[in-house]
Amino acid sequence: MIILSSFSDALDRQTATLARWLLDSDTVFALLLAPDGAIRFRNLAANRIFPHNSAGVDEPKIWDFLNESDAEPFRLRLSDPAAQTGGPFHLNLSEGSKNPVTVEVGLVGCEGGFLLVGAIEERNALRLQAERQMLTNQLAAMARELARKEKELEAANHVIERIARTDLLTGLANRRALDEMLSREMARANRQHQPLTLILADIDHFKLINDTYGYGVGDQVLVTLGRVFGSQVRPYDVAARLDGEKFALVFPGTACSEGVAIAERLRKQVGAVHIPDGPERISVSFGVATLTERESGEDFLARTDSVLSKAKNSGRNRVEADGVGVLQN
Ligand code: GH3
Ligand code: MG
Repeated sequence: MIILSSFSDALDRQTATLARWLLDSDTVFALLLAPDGAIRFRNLAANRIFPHNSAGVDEPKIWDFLNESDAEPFRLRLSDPAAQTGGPFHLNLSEGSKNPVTVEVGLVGCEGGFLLVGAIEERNALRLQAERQMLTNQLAAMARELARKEKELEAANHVIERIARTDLLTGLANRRALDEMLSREMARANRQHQPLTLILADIDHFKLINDTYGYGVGDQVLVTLGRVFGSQVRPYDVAARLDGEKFALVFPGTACSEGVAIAERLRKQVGAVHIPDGPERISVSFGVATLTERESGEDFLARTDSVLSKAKNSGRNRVEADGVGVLQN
């Protein structure tokens, strides 16, 4: 018995505490409704959701705040003793309300009327969540698009890089690519004490070819010889077109005698080239040199060029090597 009464006391105290909390709640609304639906009392949250004057009457009725479709069923609910209490169920507030939302409510019969307690469904929160999700998806799509563009840009940069290092007429490396490769290979050759051989090739009497057959045929000669020189290099060698009708071929790990053999092979291949509507015979002069210790790239090129001049001065269509003259004709 003592236990029961202290339980009932505790319950009373708890109910009083709950009632006080409900009175001041800003999140859970509570309304005291008369049987005819008139709002007799509002707590703090209800004041916000069912404001005094929004219905334009002194004592608005609860259905003044409801969607038309909800008003009549709710009126019936209040008048039907069997359905008077219960919940939770949903009510949709009318469009004019400050918060056009759905509320989840419970209805309790009490002395002289009803207590309607509820909370706003977090539709805004759901909407925000949906918007956040949409934004996240958009950001993810943008990130994917950015990654795709970056890849495209990277590919375009590679193309630009390649073009910047390519002689556009022959497709061989250009002077810039040659300089870069030569300084890299010279450093490696010095480090590893490996030979590095350079061949310079210059078309004989090219001006005459241009003058006689036209610039177009001259170009065709350059393209064809570019193909011949390009076909003779391994992946780690380089064939480049320098200015005009001069070509350079770099052979890492290759001794001077091997370079001479390569140049000789090239000389013969050029001799067999036939250009439609072009000269009967094309010839090229070659200068071959192997890198000496502590030689700069510029000096190496200049020395090889002077070997090439020797080949020119000695009658053309021949291979000259640094220190070793190899007479051809
Ligand atoms: P050598 O035997 O002494 O090398 O004489 P060459 O006539 O070959 O040399 P020269 O330096 O007198 O003439 C080179 C010519 O190459 C002159 C120039 O008009 C021509 N040339 C330079 N670049 C190009 C090009 O891209 N296309 C064509 N068709 N001709 C070019
Ligand atoms: Mg020439």
